[in-house]
Amino acid sequence: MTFGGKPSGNEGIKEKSDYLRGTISAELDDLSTPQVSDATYELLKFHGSYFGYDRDTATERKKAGLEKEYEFMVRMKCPAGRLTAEQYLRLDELVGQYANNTLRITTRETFQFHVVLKQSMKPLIGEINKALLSTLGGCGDVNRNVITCPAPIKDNIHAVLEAGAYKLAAHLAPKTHAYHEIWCGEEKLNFGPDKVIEPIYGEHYMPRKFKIALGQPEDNCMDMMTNDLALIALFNGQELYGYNVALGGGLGMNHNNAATYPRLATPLAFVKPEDLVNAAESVVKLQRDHGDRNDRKHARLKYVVQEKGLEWTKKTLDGYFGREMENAKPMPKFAVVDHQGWNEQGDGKWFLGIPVSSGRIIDRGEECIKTGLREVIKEYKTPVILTADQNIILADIPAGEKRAITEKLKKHGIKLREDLSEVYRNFIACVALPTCGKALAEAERVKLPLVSEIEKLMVKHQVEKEKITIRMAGCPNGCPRPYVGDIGIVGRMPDHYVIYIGGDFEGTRLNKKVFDKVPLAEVPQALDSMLGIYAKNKNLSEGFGDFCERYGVEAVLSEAKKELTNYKWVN
Ligand code: SRM
Ligand code: SF4
Repeated sequence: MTFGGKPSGNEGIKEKSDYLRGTISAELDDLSTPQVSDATYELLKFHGSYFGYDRDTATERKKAGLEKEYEFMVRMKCPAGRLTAEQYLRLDELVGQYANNTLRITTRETFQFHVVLKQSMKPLIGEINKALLSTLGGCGDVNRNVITCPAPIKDNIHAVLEAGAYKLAAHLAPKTHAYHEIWCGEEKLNFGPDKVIEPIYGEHYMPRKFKIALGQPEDNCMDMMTNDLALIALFNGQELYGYNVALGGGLGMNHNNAATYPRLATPLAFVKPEDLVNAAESVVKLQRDHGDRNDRKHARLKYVVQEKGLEWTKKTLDGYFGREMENAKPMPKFAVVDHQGWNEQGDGKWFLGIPVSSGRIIDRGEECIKTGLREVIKEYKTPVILTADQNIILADIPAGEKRAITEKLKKHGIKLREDLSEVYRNFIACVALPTCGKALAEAERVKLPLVSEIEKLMVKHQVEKEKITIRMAGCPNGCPRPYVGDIGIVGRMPDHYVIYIGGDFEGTRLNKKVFDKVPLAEVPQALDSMLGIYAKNKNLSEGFGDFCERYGVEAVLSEAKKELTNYKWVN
């Protein structure tokens, strides 16, 4: 393949890697250094791992003349977030053996392992594969974990969504044998020169990460429109009649660089049920061939769609699809269903959605989520589902076991839906420090104290029963999807944040920046004034973001400024 302009360094690394082998295996075996080369750093992403270091200790160690504490993050792929009880229990053991003893549910329905040392990489990923799970394509320039509605409801709608997610994940998984050689100890196979190793991706894979969500308008619980490709299933009752195909969502941006921006996917086409895979493959191929391979900051599908225009995109997509696709069908207004608490599955059994703060499965103080989950899953053999808001669902529970399970979880200090405020339950914070190499400020580690401050404000303004989504990120990359929340709090520099308002609970609108460089300690003050304006002027059950949209973000901001005259960040 030839590219116009000068391809980014990553393109050369991929090209020379012999389909993602590079020197990964030899470098991991070399324990004379805790580090890996730049090329291996890039290639490891395709295998589901990031190399990094502990950012808490780096400065002190540098002063003391010591090298950084190098470590790896390992991210699984877990289509539709589904795991068996046995798989969960095995992962629960593996984090103790090879990582920092916490499993971390991500905003894409899978698990991350943190603080994995070099010598643990092969054993850990090998064991994950023995549990019939994988990390292949957890990160890297390929299709990432395919997400869908996590609710284990036993009806045709949810069966269609789950099966579709598995089908897409399998079809778009990298086909190189390198993964099995490096992590599962398999021999290199000689396929001969005519074998096409990567029929969809080719040796350069994608220009950048690529993300797919499959859902229905009636339950946008995973913010479908923030994906490169949102496949929106349309049903007549329980009967699937096709999918709207929406292209070009993505959230990553840089502060102070207007050429980078968040964007929601645009519905461009409609396909019949049998064309799901062909439609997805066509979008992948469009982005494969037209995404910018010279500038990785400009390489996502959203820039192709935005800059080439909708007409060009649709026409080009039709070319890959092999015929003209129908235009997108009208859709009902998006809604979000709450999957926390006890819910009937539709087959006489129940599922329990358990809130997990920032997705961190850990025993912390009185709240022993790790032990409590392990005991319940071991005893009741419940299948496990990971949600895109970093929570966990235990499924297939007979009515007669509900009480004992609730009691057991509470005995371990685990708070359930009824114990928590709306703010707590709908607050997502990304990993950030100390493991994330991109973090400009804290997120997960400062979340709980901030939540309690905001809970007090909600009570003060008597809006504590209103639904509100707050998303907190350590940097502008957008991992907790901050730009679609009612409120987004985004790391700007150490201890300082940008505040955005006016997204919506249903994930269909981008919010707008209102304050810049707000110190963490003053974030509650900024929110206090805006929540006060909301409480005074809102319509009955109007969400905060919807209120801002109706009243005007500018109007909310100018009224808030009148009350906030003493703060440096108000100008
Ligand atoms: Fe993310 C990079 C964590 C979901 C946009 N993301 C990272 C890295 C790997 C940092 C890095 O590049 O060095 C973070 C690892 C932190 C750590 O220490 O563990 C990281 N992203 C996460 C997770 C774990 C956040 C969480 O708290 O749950 C999520 C893992 C998802 C998964 O299982 O695959 C996660 N990241 C997202 C999402 C949300 C989504 O996919 O629904 C987004 C916004 C949507 C999008 O892709 O636009 C997102 N992450 C990014 C970006 C910006 C990409 C861009 O187009 O500019 C980066 C930076 C990059 O790729 O260069 C990034
Ligand atoms: Fe790291 Fe930024 Fe993503 Fe948070 S939003 S996990 S700080 S890359």
